[in-house]
Amino acid sequence: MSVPALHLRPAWALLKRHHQKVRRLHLRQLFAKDGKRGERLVVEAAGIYFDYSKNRITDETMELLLQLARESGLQDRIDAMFRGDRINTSEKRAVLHVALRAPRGASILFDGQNVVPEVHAVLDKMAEFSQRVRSGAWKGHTGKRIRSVVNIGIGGSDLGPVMAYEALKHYAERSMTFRFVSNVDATDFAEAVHGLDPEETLFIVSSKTFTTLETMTNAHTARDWLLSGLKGDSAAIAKHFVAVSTNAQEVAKFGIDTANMFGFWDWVGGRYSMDSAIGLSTMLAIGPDNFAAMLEGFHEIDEHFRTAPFERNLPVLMALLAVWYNNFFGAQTVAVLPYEQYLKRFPAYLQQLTMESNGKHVTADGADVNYDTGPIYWGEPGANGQHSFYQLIHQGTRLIPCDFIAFARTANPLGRHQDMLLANVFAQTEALAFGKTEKQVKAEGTPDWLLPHRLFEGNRPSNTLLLEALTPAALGKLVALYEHSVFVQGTIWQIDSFDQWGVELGKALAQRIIPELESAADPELEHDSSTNALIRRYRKLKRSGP
Ligand code: G6Q
Repeated sequence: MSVPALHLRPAWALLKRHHQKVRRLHLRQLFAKDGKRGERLVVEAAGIYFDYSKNRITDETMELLLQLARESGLQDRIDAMFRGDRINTSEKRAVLHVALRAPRGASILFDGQNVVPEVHAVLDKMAEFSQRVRSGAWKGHTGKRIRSVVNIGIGGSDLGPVMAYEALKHYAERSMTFRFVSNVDATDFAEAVHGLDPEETLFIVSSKTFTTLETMTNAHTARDWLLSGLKGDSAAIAKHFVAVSTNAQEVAKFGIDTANMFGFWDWVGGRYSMDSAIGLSTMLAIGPDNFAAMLEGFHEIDEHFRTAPFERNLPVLMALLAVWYNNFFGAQTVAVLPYEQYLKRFPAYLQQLTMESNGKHVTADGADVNYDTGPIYWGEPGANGQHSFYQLIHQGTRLIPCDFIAFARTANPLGRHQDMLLANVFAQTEALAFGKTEKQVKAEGTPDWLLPHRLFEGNRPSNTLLLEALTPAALGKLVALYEHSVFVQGTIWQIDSFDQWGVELGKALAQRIIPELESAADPELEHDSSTNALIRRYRKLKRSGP
């Protein structure tokens, strides 16, 4: 089915007109008019209670947004993704991260081949390896067991593993240390290995391509660090390095035995790979059973996304609301506010997932878009954020839709902490939606001069996602939820959510500049005057150092 350009879809014009009609409606009115709104505009699926009642929407808004989803050919696109079509058109690749969590025995075809058995073969190999390392059966070169694991990777080969390790730390093997190196800034490496014993350290070099500058630089530095700690015996590499990659040739060239390589596939995008072998550090930390539970959580949302009618489909609803604020209210950002300390890296993870996926200014066909695409995602764990940037969300001039993520149970039940934490979630969404009127502020005896400062307009929209507890399965569900929401948004905007050409230019320019910084003789510089001057100044400063 060919889908008309966004502004030619009937729902688009209807939504524009509708927005004019409802944009001034206040959540106070909407809630006053419908005493059951807070119970009605709720969807519960896969153990997630999703309350979207505190959004600036009416029933008509939702009908029109759902019409937009249909007119965007969303069902066809979902089917195409699950069918293994090459929907990443600019890279001519299929997008099959859903196959990474398909249960054993399921069938997902790519080029006529069922990929699920291969996926499980890698998972089995990871499980076997993880068990050997965790039990101490896998020994380092000098016969000692492995106590520290360092994942070397960047972007999609780092953000997921870091986030998942932090999120599931409660489930992690605490007698082992897990560290992550991504930045080419040597400080990252130096700090990651600080205090580690090379005899007990395992490096996982995680790189889909095995050519990424930062990762390969860190991997070589790691090899030097290990060998200098083990008296230069290069036979040690086999016991202290494993690779996660799709590029066996480069892995072998580095000196890692390909028997110790965990593969994945072209149809797994970097930022969609934390549940592939890229999650080896996660599995080493939490064990194969917990990893399997995480995959089940992912799969539950995949099935929900694939089969639930759009009006009860969590990723679809989340995406439509994001489009509503992005394209009709002109909101430029979305705040993600997890009230769960273990999710402290979740916003950073989501930044790549959302912005690398939907930060595009052309459609998949290469036409310039004449509407805004991916909003900026940002956030911090709740409570802390309240004492910093929430001021702007409550009383600033910008509209910032928020996702509040909360859990009923904590892994660390201490005194009254959890009730206090959750009280803050509910209080914040209430304050954002309903604010505080002049009458209320006056009734508190506020002097007139202070009134404007103490007023809360309210009408600040939010979603609340309430789950039982942050288990491995819950983490899988949350990630899958956002993955699919990103895809739905990209479908409406007709962009390729799975390529990332925007990261290429800087990489290529850096390759050209490296020799200009390293050369002994002053290089001929042919950049712009600013870049030339910066390079010269750097060369001078580094020469003048101690
Ligand atoms: C993600 C991107 C990107 C990628 C890194 C690392 O979708 O493709 O972040 O993950 O550039 O790439 P390698 O895994 O190939 O080192």
